[in-house]
Amino acid sequence: MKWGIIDRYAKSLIKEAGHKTRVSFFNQIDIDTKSSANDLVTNIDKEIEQFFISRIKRDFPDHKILGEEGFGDVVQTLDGVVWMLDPIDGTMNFIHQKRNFAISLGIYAEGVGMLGYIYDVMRDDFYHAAKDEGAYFNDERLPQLEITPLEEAVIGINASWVAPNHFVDNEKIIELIRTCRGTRSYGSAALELAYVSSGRLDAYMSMRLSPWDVAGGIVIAQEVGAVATNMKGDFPHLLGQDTFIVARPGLHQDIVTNYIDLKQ
Ligand code: 2AM
Ligand code: CA
Ligand code: CA
Ligand code: CA
Repeated sequence: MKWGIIDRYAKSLIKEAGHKTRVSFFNQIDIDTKSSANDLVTNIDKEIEQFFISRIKRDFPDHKILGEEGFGDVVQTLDGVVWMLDPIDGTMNFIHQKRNFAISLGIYAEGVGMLGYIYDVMRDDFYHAAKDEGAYFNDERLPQLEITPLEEAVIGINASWVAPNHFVDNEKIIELIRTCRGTRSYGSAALELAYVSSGRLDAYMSMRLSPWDVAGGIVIAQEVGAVATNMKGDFPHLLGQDTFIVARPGLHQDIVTNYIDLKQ
C-alpha cells in the first residue's frame, strides 16, 4: 500500500470539503434532528459525507467507508482499509456558532490507524499524522507530550459529567474538577483530541463517542505519546460506541485509576 499517495489524496480531499463547508454558509442550511431534540444534523453534514464517499469509491473502490451520516458501507469488521469519517464534528457549533467544528478522518488498515486528520474548517488549521512518522499542526511538527501533574492540567470535559448519569460516580468527578487547574468544553470531540495532541488541553474525556469521532484523532494522539482508551483503559471499540479518554501519559493513568468510578 502506498500510504504517501493516500495521504496526499486525503489531505486535498479534506481541504476541498472544507472549502465547500465554508461556502455553505452563503445559503440556507436545513436543520433536522436525529436521536433526540438536541442531536442535530444538517443538509451540509450529509452533502459533505456524500462528497467524500463518491470520491473515495471512485478512486479506491476496494476501500470501505464508515461515515456518521450512514451513506458509507455497513462496516462489520476492520479487515482491509477502512476510512472513518465525520463530515462535521461539532454540528451544534456549526449551526449556532459557525465555527468550532472540524472534519475528522482516520484511515485504518486491518484495524491499525495509519493516517489521521482533523481539519478546523473556519480557522484553516490542519492537524494530521501518519503512523510512525509524527504528527503535525499545519507544517509544524508536534513535540512529544511531557508529563503534567493533575494540579496543573486543563481538562476538556462537559457538564453532563456532573449531572446525574448512568456512567460514573459524580463525587469522584467533582473531586477531579476541584483538583485540576481548570476545565474547558469545546463541543467537538475531534477538536478536543487535536488540542490534547498539540498541548492546548492536557486531557479530554467523553461518556459516549462513535468511531468517526475519534478515529483520526487517535492516530494523531498516538504520534505525540498521548494515551487514548475507553474508561476501562482498553483501546476504544472502533465498530460501535464507547467511553473515551485521551490524555498525557501519567495523567491518563491518574484520572482512570483515581477519579473514574464506573457504575457499569
Ligand atoms: P457530532 O457533532 O458529530 O454529532 C459534542 O459534545 C461532541 O460529541 C461532538 O463531537 C459530537 O459529534 C459528539 N456526539 C456524539 N454523539 C452525540 C449525540 N448523540 N448527540 C450530540 N453529540 C454527539
Ligand atoms: Ca452528529
Ligand atoms: Ca462527531
Ligand atoms: Ca458529525
